[in-house]
Amino acid sequence: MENIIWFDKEGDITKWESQCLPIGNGFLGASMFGGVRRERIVLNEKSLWAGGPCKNRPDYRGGNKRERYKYVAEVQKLLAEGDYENAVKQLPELTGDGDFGAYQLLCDAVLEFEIPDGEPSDYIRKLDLDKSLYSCEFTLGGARYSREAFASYPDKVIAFKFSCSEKMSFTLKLDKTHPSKIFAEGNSLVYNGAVEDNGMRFDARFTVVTDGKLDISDCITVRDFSETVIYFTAATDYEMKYPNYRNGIAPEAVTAHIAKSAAAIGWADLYQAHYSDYSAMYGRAEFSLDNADDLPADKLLEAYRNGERAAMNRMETLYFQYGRYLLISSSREGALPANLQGVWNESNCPPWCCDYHINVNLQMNYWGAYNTNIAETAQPLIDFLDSLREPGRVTAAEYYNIVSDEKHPENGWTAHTQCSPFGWTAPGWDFYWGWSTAAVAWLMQNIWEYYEFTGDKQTLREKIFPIMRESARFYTQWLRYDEKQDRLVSTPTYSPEHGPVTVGNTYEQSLIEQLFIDFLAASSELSEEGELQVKVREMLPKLKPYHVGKTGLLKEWFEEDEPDFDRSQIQQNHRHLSHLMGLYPGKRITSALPEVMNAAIMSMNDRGDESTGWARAHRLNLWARTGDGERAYRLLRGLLGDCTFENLWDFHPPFQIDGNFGGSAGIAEMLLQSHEGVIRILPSIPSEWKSGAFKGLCARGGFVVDAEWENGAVTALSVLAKNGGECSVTYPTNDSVTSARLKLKAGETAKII
Ligand code: FUC
Repeated sequence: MENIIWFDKEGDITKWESQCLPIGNGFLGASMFGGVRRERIVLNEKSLWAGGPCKNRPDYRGGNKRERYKYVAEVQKLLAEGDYENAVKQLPELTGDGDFGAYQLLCDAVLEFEIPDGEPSDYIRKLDLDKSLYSCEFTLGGARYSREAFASYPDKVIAFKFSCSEKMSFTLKLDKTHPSKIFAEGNSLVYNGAVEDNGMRFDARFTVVTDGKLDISDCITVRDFSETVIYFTAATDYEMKYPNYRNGIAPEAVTAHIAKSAAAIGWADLYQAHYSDYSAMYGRAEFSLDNADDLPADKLLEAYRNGERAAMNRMETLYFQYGRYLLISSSREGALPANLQGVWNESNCPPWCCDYHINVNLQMNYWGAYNTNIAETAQPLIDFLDSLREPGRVTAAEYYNIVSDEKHPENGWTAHTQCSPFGWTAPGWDFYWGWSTAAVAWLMQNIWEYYEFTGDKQTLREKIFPIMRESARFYTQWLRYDEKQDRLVSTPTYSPEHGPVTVGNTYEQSLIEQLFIDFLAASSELSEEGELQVKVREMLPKLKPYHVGKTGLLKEWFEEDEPDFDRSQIQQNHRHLSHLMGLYPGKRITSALPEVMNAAIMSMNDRGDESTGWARAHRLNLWARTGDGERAYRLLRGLLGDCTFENLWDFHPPFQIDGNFGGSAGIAEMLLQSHEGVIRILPSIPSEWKSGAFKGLCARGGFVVDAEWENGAVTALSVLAKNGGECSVTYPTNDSVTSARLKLKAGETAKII
C-alpha cells in the first residue's frame, strides 16, 4: 500500500503545527495547507539563526563564563563532605550566560488565488511519502486545479507548480519578513536582508516560469496562466566554523546560480533527480501489516484512537515511514542536523529556541537513522559534533580546568543541555536544567553506532574516532575517586530536568561507561593503542553505574537510600528516564544482567506510561528492549493516539519532532534487534501484529534483513551481508525460537526461509 498522508479538506492556515504538510531537503523547508483561495507557505532555511558572534556582540563566548572550575571544585569538595546545603548555594556559579539566539522563520509566502466562488469538489491534499511529493487538487466551476511541490537535495531548490485546466491568476506576497529589500530581478522575486539581531545575511529568490503574464514588483502576480512553476531557494552567510560562523560569501551569489540552473533544468528533470536521490534512501526499508485501511489523516487518527484495527495497521506503518521521510527531509550532508522541529519553523521565538537539546532530543532524532537504513542522514550530526569540539574546549577549560594547549592538543571537549549553531557549549543559564556533563558521552553513542551499522572504517578513522577520543580523554580527566561510594564518579551531577544534585548519578555514570566501552571497541577496530586506552581500560570497571535500591527499583541517584537524601525533588511520573540509558539506547542492561534488568522494569512500571511525546517514544524503545511486545505496543499506541497531531507530527506539546523519530525507531526495534551480538527477528512483537512483513531493516555488522511472518511465525527470511562476515540470527517459528548461523561474503544474501 502507498504511504500517503492525505486530507479531503483544506488545512487551517492559522494552525501550523497540526495542519500543515512539510517538505524539505535538509537545508530548506516548506510547509503548506492546501488553501483553495488563500494559501500560506511557511518557508525555512536551516542556518537562519539569531544569536552568536557579530558586530554588536564582540564579546560572544558561546555562553562561557570565566574560571568556573574553581566553583566546581568547591561544589565537589562540599558534596564529598556531605554538605549539600552549602554545595547547592554555589550552583548558580555553574551556569552560562549571554544571548543564546533562536532559529528564525525565513518568511511566509501568502498566495491569493483568483478563483470563482463556490465550494470545491473532489478536493484532496496529500503528502506522498513514497514519491516525496506534496500535492493539492480540486475541481471548481468546471476547472481542475492542481498544485504540487517537492524539495530537491541535489539541486537545492523547492519547486512549486500551479496548474489549471482553464486560465487562472494569483499573487504571491511575502509576510513576516526580516529587515530586507524585496525586489524584482528578471523573472525572480528577490528577498535579500539580514537578521536584525546578528546581521546574518540571507538571500531568497522565487524564480517564476509561466505561460501567463508575469509581473514582479515587491510581490509576484501571474495572470491568465495554465501552468506556473516557482523555483524557490535561499541561503545565508552562515558557516559551521568556530569562532566567526560566517563564510564571507554573499548569499545572493549562491542563490542566483542555484535558481538560474533550476529554472533551466525545469520541473520534470528536477523531480526525476530529486526522486532518484530520495528513493535511493527511502526505498531501502518497508513495513507492512495485513488489512491496513486507507483514510484521510484526521479520520485515521480518530479511528486509531477508537481502536479500529485496520486503521491502526495503517497508522503504524505510515508512522514508521513518516519518521524516515522527515529525517531524510531535514538532515542531509552539508547542512546543520535536524533541530527540535527538524527544519520547519513558523516563528522567530520558537519553543526552546528550536535548538539542539542534547539531554535526550538530538540523540533521539537519530535513533532511527541506522536501523531503518538511512545512515547518510547522520552525516550532519557527525559534522555538527565535530564543529563543537573547538568551542567545547573553551568550556572544558573554564568549567572543568581541562585545558588544550600546544603540549596537550585536543585534550577534551564538552557541551551541556543545549547547543546552538554558534558553538554554545556552556551550561544553561540555570544549573537545574542547564548542567549535563555526560550529554556528550551520550551523543558519542549516536556516532559510534554509525560505524557499528555501516562498517565504514574510513569515516570511523577520519571523523568519528577523533571526536570520541577527545571526549573519552575529557572524561578520564574529569572522573574523581569518591571514598564514600568507593568508585570513580562524575560530580556534581543532576539527573536531566529532574535532579537533585548528587554525586555520580546513574545517568552520568552509565553514559560514561558506555562511551568507554565503545571507545575501546573503536580503538580495537582501528588498532589504536596507547596511554589513553590503558587509562580507559583501567577506569572502566571502577564506574559501577547500576545499583538496585531498597525498593527494588534501579537507583537514579546513588545516595537515594540514605536517610538525609532530599526526596522532595523526586517526581513520581517524571518524563525523563535518565537512569535507564543502559537499557536503551545503551547496550549494558540486557538479559545477561538479570537483576539490573528486573530493577529497570520495575522502575519503568513505577514511572508509568503517560508522558510527553518524546518520553513515550523513549519508553517504547525501552520496553522493546525488554522483549515485552505487548507493553511496547501499549506505548506505541499512546504515542500515536495521544501525542500526535492530525498531520502526524508528534507533540510534547507543542510540536516536537523527536517523538516522530523515536517512534519510527521504536517500531524498528520491535521488529529487529542486534545490540547483543545476535540478530533477533521480531524480538518484541505484539499480538496485534499477527501477520506482516518488513524489508531492509539493518543490524549491526552491516547486515540487512527482510522478513515475513504469519500468526507470529516467520515464513520468509533473508539476510544480506553488505560487508560480508558472520552472524547469528534467531527468529520465531511456530512454537519456538529457531537460530541460524551464517557466514557470508560481501554482498551475499542468505535466504534462511
Ligand atoms: C528536554 C525535555 C523537555 C523538552 C526540551 C526541548 O529538556 O525535558 O521536555 O523536550 O528538552
